[in-house]
Amino acid sequence: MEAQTNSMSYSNDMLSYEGFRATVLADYKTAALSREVSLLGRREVLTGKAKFGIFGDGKELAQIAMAKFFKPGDFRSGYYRDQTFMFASGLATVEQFFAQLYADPIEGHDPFSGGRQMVSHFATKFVDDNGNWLDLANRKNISSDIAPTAGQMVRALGLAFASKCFRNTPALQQLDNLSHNGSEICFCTIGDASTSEGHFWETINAAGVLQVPLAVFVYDDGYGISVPKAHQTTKASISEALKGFQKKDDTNGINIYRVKAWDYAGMCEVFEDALQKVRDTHIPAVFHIEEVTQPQGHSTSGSHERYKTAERLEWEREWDCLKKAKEWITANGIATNEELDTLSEEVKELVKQEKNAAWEKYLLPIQAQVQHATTLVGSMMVNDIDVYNHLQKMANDLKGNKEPMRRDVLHTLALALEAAPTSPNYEEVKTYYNQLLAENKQLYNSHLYNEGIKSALKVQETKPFIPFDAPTVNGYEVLNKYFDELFANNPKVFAFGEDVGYIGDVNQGFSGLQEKHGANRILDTGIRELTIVGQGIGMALRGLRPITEIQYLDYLLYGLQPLSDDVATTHFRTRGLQSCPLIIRTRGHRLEGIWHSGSSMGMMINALRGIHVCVPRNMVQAVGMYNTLLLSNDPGIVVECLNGYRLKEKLPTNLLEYTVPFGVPEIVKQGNDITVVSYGSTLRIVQEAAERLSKETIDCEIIDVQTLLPFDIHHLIVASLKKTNRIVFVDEDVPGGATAYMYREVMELQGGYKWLDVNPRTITAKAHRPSYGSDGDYFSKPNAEEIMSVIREMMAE
Ligand SMILES: Cc1ncc(C[n+]2csc(CCOP(=O)(O)OP(=O)(O)O)c2C)c(N)n1
Repeated sequence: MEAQTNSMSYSNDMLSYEGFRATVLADYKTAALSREVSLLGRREVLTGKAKFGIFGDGKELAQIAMAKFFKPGDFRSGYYRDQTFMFASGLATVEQFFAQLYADPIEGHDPFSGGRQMVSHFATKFVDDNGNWLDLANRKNISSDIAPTAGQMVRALGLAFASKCFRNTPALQQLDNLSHNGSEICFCTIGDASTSEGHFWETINAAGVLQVPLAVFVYDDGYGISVPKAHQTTKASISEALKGFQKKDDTNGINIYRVKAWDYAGMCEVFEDALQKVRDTHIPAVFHIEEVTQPQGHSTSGSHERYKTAERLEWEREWDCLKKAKEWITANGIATNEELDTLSEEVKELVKQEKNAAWEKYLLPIQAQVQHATTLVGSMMVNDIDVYNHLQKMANDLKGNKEPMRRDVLHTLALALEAAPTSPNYEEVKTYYNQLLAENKQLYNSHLYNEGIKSALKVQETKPFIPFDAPTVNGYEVLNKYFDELFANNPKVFAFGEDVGYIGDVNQGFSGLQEKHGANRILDTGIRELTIVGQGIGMALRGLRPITEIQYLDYLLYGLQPLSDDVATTHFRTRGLQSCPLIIRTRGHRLEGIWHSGSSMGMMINALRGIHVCVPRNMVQAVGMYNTLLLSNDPGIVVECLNGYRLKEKLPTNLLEYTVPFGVPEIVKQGNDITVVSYGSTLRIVQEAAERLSKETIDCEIIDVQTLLPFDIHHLIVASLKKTNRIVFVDEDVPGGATAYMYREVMELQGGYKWLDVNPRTITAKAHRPSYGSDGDYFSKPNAEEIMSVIREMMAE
């Protein structure tokens, strides 16, 4: 490794030799500290104080070099190897790192996830406690890490794309808390093996097309756990495989760089120039960081001796970046071996102290619980000596537990309550037990959605105003008029997706609006649902309000992974540090054939807890749902009725103001004989069936649930059931899909079973997808005759 002192121009301090020397030694110290964290972290897992460890050893120098050019306003979308980057950027302390390793749930201890994520899954705060976006343009920002490999890629695209939106939208220039003219880079890190995922390729292609300030760093340590890159990557080299994406003077594309993980000076030099270019020009870059080692192997789950050859292990020892840094520093006379060893000793001590501090802080509140619980249990009065001895043993066992957990305290209290139900102290113990249960609920089960004023459930209802002489228009025209007003009114709103821009979406909701509001705000995208979702995620995290279109509900599957793994968990996994108010607009339910009539609502409500799932029966309701979502910080998906765009609706006059309350069903027809619960397109079939049944004097009450997540929060359905004593759930999902979910909500959570006179029923589509054509629809999805026949049976029962 050659001395490249001329490459050190990134800091004014570096201009003097003393400044240069101080920087090099500070960097070495950070690298050594981070390495010590990895070594001690692994030991904590192996000795049983933590469950699982995954660390960044071998990647220290690269991350120190990267962190030098990570500026306030920038974002990182990375993965679990980046502890050194976090330390070097001043965004994590060693104590916080260990707090996360111990899964410490107490506020502030693990400031990345509140003890909810495995170690090395970082985040910084994006929103304040009232849900307002912080001055992200002046902070270094870490979007919350997720474990699914390459999952960070699609979000990274959106974080970078947001810079483009800020730069190209004059009305956003005043939001200088969120951006300084779009000069923010998204740093994205990924392991070499994870580039095998489609997420990587779709992101790189989209970035090359969109020209966004995305900097992707691929750490190439040659393996994905045990599988070598020969089995992962064409030509066993990601930079070779990417060559066709290389930007040329007259094309779009990306710039590709190759650096070595042990070459501190070389990396600093390349990163400095290349990242400035990304910032200025928005041309994306990929940095292939080669010759990375992994001294401790992949994670605490196994040892790399199982799959690396003796030669490889020897090579890794020789090319360890810390060893090479030391050689370079001494060879260039910057410091002696002894000086560096002293530094290493200092950081060893420091890491030990911070680790111990984290452990003590983690243990302290549990010890207080142990103390209180053992006192309570030990002093429970009972007549039976055996029971008494049993209680004393329980208390002593808990007291003797050196590494007690919250569950151990509850377990002991529960056992004591079971053993001594007649003790006079029973109620006191029970009260403490319940108090701890409530505390732990807050620690472990909260924040799935926003809980403060930015919760969608807190949005006040405003009814649509439809004067008697309101014009009757096609459903799509309701949306078109609404979106026109919305885009004129709110500069943070963007809409994009396949065919959304130039033609204004396949059903004309945005027809004519790109021309009016600009191609920077209403955009076409490639056919790439996964990164369409990612594009929206990144924008939403940065305080914009994307309406992200998935052309047909059937194709949501392509974008489901980031919705489920990332969006649905953002608020929960950061314990409210970050919100992702992404709006997915899509259209579904019955139309034609196997792939244009999907209504996979059961799949969605199971995969998307953490996202509101809205199923409007018409476009007027859909508009109210968009308004509710835009007033909140919660993410939501709105499934418009694919067969509803040309149905006639009355146009409200207060399009931008009215809201639909979430979790509040609407009784669309009053009746006394049977409650029929449905939503979306099927509702119209139900209405037809009810109309015809009324001639047989069967009086149906029809309820539109409006939102599946949340579901009937005020229990209006059971109130209807109390009146009718019969209930049927109808939709066009598979048997046991969303109808089973609604059934459980009403029977179990609302206690509906108490009010039944006859067996409750569900009517659904068939298990297979519909054949093409109207007959395919009729014989596959619920039809009016089928609904009538089930209701007649129920009335006769
Ligand atoms: C979608 C998904 N598949 C599998 C895994 C299990 N897994 C975790 S890390 C890993 C290997 C990743 O290797 P690489 O991308 O090279 O990163 P490294 O860990 O070597 O830094 C695998 C297969 C996962 N987390 N997510």
